[in-house]
Amino acid sequence: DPYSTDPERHPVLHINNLKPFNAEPPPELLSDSYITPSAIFFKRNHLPVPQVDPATYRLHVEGLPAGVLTLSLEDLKTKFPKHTITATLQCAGNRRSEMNKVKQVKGLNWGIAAISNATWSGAKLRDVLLAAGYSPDVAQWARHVQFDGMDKDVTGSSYGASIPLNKAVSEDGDVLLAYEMNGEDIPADHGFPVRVVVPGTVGARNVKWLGRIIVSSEESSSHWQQNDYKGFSPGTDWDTVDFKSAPSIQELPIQSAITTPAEGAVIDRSEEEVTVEGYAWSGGGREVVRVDVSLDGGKTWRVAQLRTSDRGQEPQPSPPPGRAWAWKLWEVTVPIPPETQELEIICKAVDDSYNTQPDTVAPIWNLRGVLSNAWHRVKSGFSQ
Ligand code: MTE
Ligand code: MO
Repeated sequence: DPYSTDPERHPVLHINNLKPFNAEPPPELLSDSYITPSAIFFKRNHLPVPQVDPATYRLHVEGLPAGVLTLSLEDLKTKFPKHTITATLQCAGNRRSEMNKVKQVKGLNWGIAAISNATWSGAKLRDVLLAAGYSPDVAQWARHVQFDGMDKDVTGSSYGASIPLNKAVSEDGDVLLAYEMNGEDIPADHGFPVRVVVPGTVGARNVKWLGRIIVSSEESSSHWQQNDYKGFSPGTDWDTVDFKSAPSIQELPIQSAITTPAEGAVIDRSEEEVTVEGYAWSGGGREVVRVDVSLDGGKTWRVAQLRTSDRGQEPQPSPPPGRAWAWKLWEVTVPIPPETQELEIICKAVDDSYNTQPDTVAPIWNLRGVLSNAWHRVKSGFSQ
């Protein structure tokens, strides 16, 4: 069993698939801490977790005119300045289960918690590419930076993905070759000893157990870059889909969801008020500027309070424009409307480009169930 050496996992995780391991935390735990503890951070593995010895680990940087640069873990830690960012990772399939309710899609049946927020520390990819001989001339022929993981399938091919070269080399891109998550060595499930963190970009490009970086005129040839993680029309089915016709997902659209109350939760009417909590995040470094919450199915709306730290803590300094990599948690306390039998709670977020979420799932339904970001709706009743 190639999975016999997989690490132990926290028992609260909701498991979507055991081998390979895919799991998400209970939603109410997500909004309990601004920084998601690594043990409950969602886990999305396509393959067995590779056992990497940090002493013999080598990272190869290829494709530049100067030849191959090979770095040990020690080199990464000592030869380059260490940077720390707070960044949210979200799987393209987060909230896929809501698409399944419209019409069956293919993929893991994620709830609303295939998203988590952590601090990441490491060397900037930009600095490493410069050390490997990158110069602006390279941008005349190169367009992409490919990443190969060290996790392999039975045929020996590894997980791979790529991002645009300009994201990789931009001073404001903040792409890290991270060796720490939440102030500790990156846990085995999250890419020990090194993963690339591409803030603002879909989880799939944040390659774990990073073995090779290749500067190239082409995107990664991997299955996951070419024939997966792409969006299509609701009218496209498996007979007509042409994966070459759609761009690979990079930046993600605006997203928000309600973490509490849970669907079907029973509220005590004598409470008179209900507190609704959730998360909101947008891709590409766009900052969430507002979250609207309705208790009556969208007839009336309130603006939620946003926060960028744990309750009672100092807020984080606001990020420079275009570099809002981390989510915001939000909450609103609302009097329970009298004579209401049921609450239909809805949230929707707005980012600083005034992007907002679509109100229903059907118009954004797609056969792989990716990019699921319709208004999140939760129904809840009363105990009397
Ligand atoms: N990197 C490797 N090497 N292998 C993988 O299976 N899964 C990708 C990405 N990087 C994956 C990978 C996907 S689809 C996602 S959503 C994120 O890792 C999940 O990261 P996490 O497990 O740290 O939450
Ligand atoms: Mo993913």
